[in-house]
Parts: sequence; structure tokens; C-alpha cells
Amino acid sequence: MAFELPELPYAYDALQPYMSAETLEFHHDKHHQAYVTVGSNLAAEAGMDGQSVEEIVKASYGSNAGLFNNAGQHYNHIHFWNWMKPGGGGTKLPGALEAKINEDIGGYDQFREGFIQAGMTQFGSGWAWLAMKDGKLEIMKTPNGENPLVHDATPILGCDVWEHSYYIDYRNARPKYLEAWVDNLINWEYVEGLFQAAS
Ligand code: MN3
Repeated sequence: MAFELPELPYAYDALQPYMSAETLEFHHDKHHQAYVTVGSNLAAEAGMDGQSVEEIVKASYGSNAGLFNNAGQHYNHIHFWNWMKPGGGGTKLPGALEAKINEDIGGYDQFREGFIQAGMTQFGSGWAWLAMKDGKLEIMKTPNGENPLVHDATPILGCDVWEHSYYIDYRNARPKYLEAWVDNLINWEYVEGLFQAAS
């Protein structure tokens, strides 16, 4: 198996009331598991199962859509579980990251508005991102399983805006999900770790 499903870093009910246990059970146990299973099979078929998930994502982009979609979603979800924590979100940012957001995005309020807007305006399934590109932080959005890795950028924060991430809890109200996610769930310490590694 090229890919393995990681354990959630918290209990299924730990993110309530902002994300229910039912959502996490389906999202982690069914959706992420399917990307792992299908992605592993396609990586083996392509002779790439010895490579890292990042290498497979970059190598399959534009050339092997089935493998790319599943490998991309595996990469995205490995981090997505860690981009959330109970009691997260809001303006409690580590200092170096806060300074960089001020410098490149114009401040926390601009980050919050831009990130939520990116998630709202991603037509159909996809992701909203905060990524490092050419030494600067940028807000991005991508469709389906795509991510900033294939745009010469390093994701440090991403929010899943596929309906499977919010429909049980928010029905069609994607903006409410995004606001709750940013204000109450972001694990800024994990974002800081990726930011330092990308700096
Ligand atoms: Mn998902």
C-alpha cells in the first residue's frame, strides 16, 4: 500500500458543535479511506508506490487524472485533520505567522475575509488555501483534489469545501461552515509548523 489512512488526532465528537461526529465518521472513515484505497491501487499500477505522496501528486498532475485526484485528496486530508482542533480558530496566532500575515495579506481581518471568500467562490467541490509562494503568503482556491503543490506553492492551511465536509451539519450553507471553521476550528500551531518549514 502506497498510502495509509492516518488516525484522527482527536475523538470523533471533539469538534462539536462546529463539526459533528457523524460528519467526521463519514468524511474520515469513508471518503478519506476511499482516496487511500483507490490511490494506492493506481499508484501501484503506475509503478509509483515507492514514492512519497507529495512526489506522486506532482508527478501525476496533468498526466494521470485518476491517480492525481486520489493522491491529491490523500495529501489534502492528511493535513486537513490536523488543520483543526477543539477550541481552535480565532485570532490567537503564533507571533511569526501573525507578522507574516500582516505583511503579506494586510492583517488577520483581511486573511479571514479573503479565505472565506475563496471557499465561498470555489464553484463546486474544492479547497480554500493559505499558501507560501515565492516567499510570500497567498490566499488561493483550487477545484476537486488539486492543491497549491502543483502551482509551485506550499500549502500551510486548507479548508475542504466539498459538500461531504459540511452538508450534514450546515446543509447548503457553505458560508456558515467556513465562518465556523475559521473562528472555532483552525489549529494555528499546526499552521505555524508548516509555515516555519516553508520559510
Ligand atoms: Mn474531504
